Amino acid sequence: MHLAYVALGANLADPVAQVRAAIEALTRLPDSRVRCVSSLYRTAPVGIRGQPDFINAVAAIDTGLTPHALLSALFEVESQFGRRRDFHHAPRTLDLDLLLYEEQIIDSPRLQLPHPRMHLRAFVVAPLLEIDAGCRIPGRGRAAAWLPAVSMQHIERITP
Ligand code: PH2
Ligand code: MG
Ligand code: MG
Repeated sequence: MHLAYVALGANLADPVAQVRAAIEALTRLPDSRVRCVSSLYRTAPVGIRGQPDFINAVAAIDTGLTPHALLSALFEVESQFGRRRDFHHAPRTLDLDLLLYEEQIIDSPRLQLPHPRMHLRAFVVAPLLEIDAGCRIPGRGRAAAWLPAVSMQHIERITP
């Protein structure tokens, strides 16, 4: 089994319910087991304007799938949730981004690992640190070292 981290995000159609249902869907991924999931966070949109706030979370998954097979399985879940790719950064019912897969570095057109912008996003770094305080991002050092760089991005943990 290999340890992978997946970011969940939604900002349409009851995003809290979408993210909760997506966590359920991740438990049904083939040859995989959800190890743990962060709290849900309400987050202001980053890099886009005029969209509703997002709900974000990060899950740690033990998987026997390869990185590309895991990515395909995540796309499959997104489409089950009615994800449409109308335009880049279109509002979405569900976005599942593969952040990390062990220490692997991959730079292919379809998949970049680590996720190239993860360290610049509070909505990824904070939930990631909640479930793995010592997490390291290959090529970028400790995830915790990026917190100051993203401290102006508004995020709020949703208490259960
Ligand atoms: N996803 C993006 C772009 N901006 N902002 C927040 N707060 N949360 C997201 O999940 C998000 C974003 C592209 O996928
Ligand atoms: Mg994304
Ligand atoms: Mg995505």
